[in-house]
This record gives sequence, C-alpha cells and structure tokens, in this order.
Amino acid sequence: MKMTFRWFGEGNDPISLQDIKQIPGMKGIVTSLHHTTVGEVWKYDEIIAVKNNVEKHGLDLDVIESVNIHEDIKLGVPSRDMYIDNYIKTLEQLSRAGIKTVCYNFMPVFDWTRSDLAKKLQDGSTALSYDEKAVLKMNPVNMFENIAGDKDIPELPGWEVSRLKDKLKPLFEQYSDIDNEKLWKNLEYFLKAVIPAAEKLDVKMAIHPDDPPWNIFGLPRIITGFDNLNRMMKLVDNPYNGITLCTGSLGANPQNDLPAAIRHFGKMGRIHFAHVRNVKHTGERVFHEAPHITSEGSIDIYEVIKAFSDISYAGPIRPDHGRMIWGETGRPGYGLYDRALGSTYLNGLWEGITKTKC
Ligand SMILES: [Mn+2]
Repeated sequence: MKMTFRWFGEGNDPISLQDIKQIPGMKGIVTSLHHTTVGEVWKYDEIIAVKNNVEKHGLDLDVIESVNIHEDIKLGVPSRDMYIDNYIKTLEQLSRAGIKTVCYNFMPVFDWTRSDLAKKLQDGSTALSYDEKAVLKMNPVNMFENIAGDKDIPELPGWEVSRLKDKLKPLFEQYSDIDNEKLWKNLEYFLKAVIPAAEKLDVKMAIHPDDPPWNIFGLPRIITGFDNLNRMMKLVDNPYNGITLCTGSLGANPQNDLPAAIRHFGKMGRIHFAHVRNVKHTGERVFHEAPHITSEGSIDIYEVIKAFSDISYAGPIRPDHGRMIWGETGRPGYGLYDRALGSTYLNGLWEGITKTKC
C-alpha cells in the first residue's frame, strides 16, 4: 500500500504540503481542483500546476478526490448527457496529466452527513458524530447551519454549501420521485457511458460508499454494503469500474464485514483506493468517529490492514477523518495531527503484518 493524505489545495487548506511531507512514511497527495464548479470541464494547465506543486514537495499526486457528479446525472434528466460528456473530457485531461485514479460518489444532494461536527469526547478532543434521531429532527434545507451551530466552520468538503443553498428546496422536489431503483438506473447509465472511456484513458474509477450507508431525508442511497457493491460492479463488469473501500462509511453499519469485503473485492482487482478510519458505535445508528487504533473504536483496524496485506494491496490508502486534538482548528475531520497519527499507525500495522508473514 502507498500512504497518501487528503489536501484541499494552496490557499484553501491551512495545512501546507511541507507539513504533510514531514509525516513519516507519507508518499502521496489526494486532492481536487476545489475552485471548479461541478459539471465543468477541468483545464489541463490547472491540473498540471497542482501536480507540479505537489511533486516539488517530494510527494506524488496519486488520486483525485473527487470529480463530483452533477445532480442532473443522478436525477437522470436530459441534460445529463452534456454533463457526462464533460465528465469524460475531465478524465481525458487527468489522464493526459498522468493522474490515473478518480474517487467519486453517487449520493443525491448531500455528501456525508453528521449531526455534530465537533462532539466533545472524554479526553477533550472533538470528533464528527452521527445520531439518527438528531439528524431526523433537522430540516435538511438548513442542515449546514444546524450541524455547524455557532462554531466558525469553513465550507465542508463535498457539500458545496454556497452552491446548494438556494437550490436545496427545488432539488428535494426533483428527487421526490427518485427511489433507490431509479437511482440504480441512473448510475447504470452513467457507468455505461464513462467506464469504457475510463478504460481507454487508463483511469480507474473508484466509487465511494454512501455515508452513512442508508437512506436519509427520503433521499435514496444505494452504495451501502457488500451486495450493493457487487451489484454496482456487475452493471459494467470492467476492472476500471471499481471502489474506494472506506472503512468509516461502510463501518457505520455494523453488519458490514469489512475484512471479508476487502478480500472479496481485492481478489477481483476492484479496490482502487482505500480510506481507513475507526468509528465507535454507541447505539442503534449512533456513532462518533474515533482514533484509528483498534482499541478506541468498534472496527478491528488490525484485521482491516491484514486483509489488505492478504490481497497484496499496492494502491493508495489514506487515513480518513481524524479528530481535532492539541488545540488544532480547521476543517472538521481534516486536521493535521490526528490524521498524521493515524497514518503512522496504519504504516506500523502494515510493516508488522507484512514482515511477519510466512
Ligand atoms: Mn471515506
């Protein structure tokens, strides 16, 4: 495996590339062109500028997370063809720049959802948390304000709050007749157009599981577990149609057997990217994000890394969300310190497991 770190770009992330390079064992960067609007074609010069900057700091630009999917594609309205064309054109530019892995998700309207962005844990650190009862009490149209509360929180990755703000109400109306099966159809349409192009361009597509992996606010969610991941891969049976194995998102549902999923999809050659973090379940659909180490959460991270070792996983992996510790402030889930601790722990597990293998 190759350790990587998510970074939100120059001027957009309080963490510098030099800070990231100083984390022991750190090899690569996962980023996006965060100033672009969803649906537009990315410019080659802008991609190359980011790549050159990352490489100047002794790191590789391994993965784009994400090239977001326009809502019209998820809704299956006629303008989706134009947005799919644009998507393929963006993949062409990424391929030309030598970037060969793209993470994306197919969640309607919202990216990940939480009820609190800074839940105080017993040790004084804060973490993102989810309590279904609290989430369902919120009006989704005001969800950002609800979960941010009075905290001074910058824009959330994947949410595009400013773009969505005035559009949430009409979007919810548009989704009112899209159930899970219709969303499957729209995903199939997208994959049938994009995967053959991705194969030609040698760009691996890695869908991220829904977070949390169940329907909320009446919006459909379909990338939720083992059977659905299998179904997604069969829609277009091509190695370029793969997944981002995220232990945090899938692990929010304790029914998901993560080591079994890693072995199964890994042997198929379909895991193109991995996010590893721990979650602590404290009730039915109640959890908070925990330190990466097994003893602090509900997921056995040793077994997760052992499964990656069993499939000889050579792809990029990154510590997913971390807590805020040691007084750090910044983007919820994406501070420097706890993710740095997470990455060294994951590297340590990997070294221990692979060196003791017979
Ligand atoms: Mn993830």
